[in-house]
Amino acid sequence: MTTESNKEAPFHSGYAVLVGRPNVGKSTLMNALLEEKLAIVTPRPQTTRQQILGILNGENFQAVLLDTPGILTPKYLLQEKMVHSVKKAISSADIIIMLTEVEKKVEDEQLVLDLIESYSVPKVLVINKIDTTRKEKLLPAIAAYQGLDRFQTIIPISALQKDGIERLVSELHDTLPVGQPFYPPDMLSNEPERFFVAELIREKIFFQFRDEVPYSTAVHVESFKEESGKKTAIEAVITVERESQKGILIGKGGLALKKVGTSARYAIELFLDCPVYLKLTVRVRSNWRKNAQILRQLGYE
Ligand SMILES: Nc1nc2c(ncn2[C@@H]2O[C@H](COP(=O)(O)OP(=O)(O)OP(=O)(O)O)[C@@H](O)[C@H]2O)c(=O)[nH]1
Ligand SMILES: [Mg+2]
Repeated sequence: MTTESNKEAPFHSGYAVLVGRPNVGKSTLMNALLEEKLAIVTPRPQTTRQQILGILNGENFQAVLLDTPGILTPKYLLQEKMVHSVKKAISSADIIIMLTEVEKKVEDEQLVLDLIESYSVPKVLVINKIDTTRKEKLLPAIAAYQGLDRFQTIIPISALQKDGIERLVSELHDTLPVGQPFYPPDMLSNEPERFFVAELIREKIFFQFRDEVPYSTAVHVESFKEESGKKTAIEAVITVERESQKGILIGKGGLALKKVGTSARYAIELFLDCPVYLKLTVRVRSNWRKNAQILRQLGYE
């Protein structure tokens, strides 16, 4: 009986765009929805720099999820490109999922609210990190957003503990328009493997280095060779802005870079599900974050 009715139920599909301030948990939520680690996650803001597409297939629906960089007031060209990529993602949205944290006030979210205001698609507010606070704090937060009257629903979740995810999935199913899937059901993303490899290296750099170093770093995979019976050989270049940063990344006797290489290799092997040989090189390109041509070469369109 159930199978019968599901067969007759119309298929829903569309683009669901995750937006919010840096560090609110967009990438964590994306991974929780997909039940896969696709987007990198670190404790520091501005981890994600580009739109990341992930395909969520459910019964009678397909949601094409777009994780985006945190919305901020840009101070240099890379950040301008980050904000531009958020706007581009939103322009293809069938539904906007705005994330906030339970501890954040509505005033802290003005930049995000302003950015999404002019889009007439349905909007869902997700209040994340509810595991970090007492239940009593949640009700005033929900009431404040209900007062704005901009969201079709408000869903409290913990992306980290995967709490509240089902409610969001069913909201996606119900809201996405009736239509055919955009991608085959076994596809997880449309980004090439080398993109995710570069991201995993960047993630390890975020974890290993402090202050400005991760923000001054870009990673680009220069060569990716798969040969049957052999380890997949990957060569990646880590670009930094100054000689001093190169020194920090390489470390005494090359130890720091070796540590990045080892932890990145484990993560890449897990992602690709095969043994990997990873070669890392560090290159200085001064002020790359402000240089349109270098940004393009590094993959930041
Ligand atoms: N306690 C708790 N921490 C969370 C939750 N969701 C995410 N985090 C943490 O918040 C930090 C930022 O998470 P991300 O998923 O990278 O956040 P983001 O919004 O993608 O950040 P940007 O890419 O920088 O914009 C990480 O340390 C996560 O582990 C949650 O539900 N509870
Ligand atoms: Mg992110």
